[in-house]
Amino acid sequence: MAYDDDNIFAKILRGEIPCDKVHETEHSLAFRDINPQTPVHVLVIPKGKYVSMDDFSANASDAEQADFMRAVGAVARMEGIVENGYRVLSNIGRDGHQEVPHLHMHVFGGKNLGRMIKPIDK
Ligand code: DGP
Repeated sequence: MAYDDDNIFAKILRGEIPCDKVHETEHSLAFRDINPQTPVHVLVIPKGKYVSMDDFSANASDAEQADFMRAVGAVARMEGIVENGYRVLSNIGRDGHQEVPHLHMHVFGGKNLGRMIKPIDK
């Protein structure tokens, strides 16, 4: 899938719409989800134009990938959720129900999150 410059996170990165910023590094930006599912719900995105984890893992530089993973860890520490635990999750593509076509990692925490996913209907 080609990158869509009009996606909402591209607009946040360009400063065209605001975000509640939590953390910023050379290659990554973290901000609060507009529709939080848990007491802590932060999105971490690369600044580069990557559609998904598939695109990012194949095409981003080592520096971008390292920066992104470090940013995810830093956000969890900054939000105070390391001791009790938390969840990181990235929805990818149609089956993953990805709504915004710019790679983002959800960081969920601040409560007991329960089991990871519901058992599938076979
Ligand atoms: P998904 O692509 O399904 O992994 O989820 C996209 C998430 O992005 C969803 O939890 C809501 C969030 N979101 C959508 N639009 C905005 C926005 O304009 N600002 C912020 N902060 N979050 C947004």
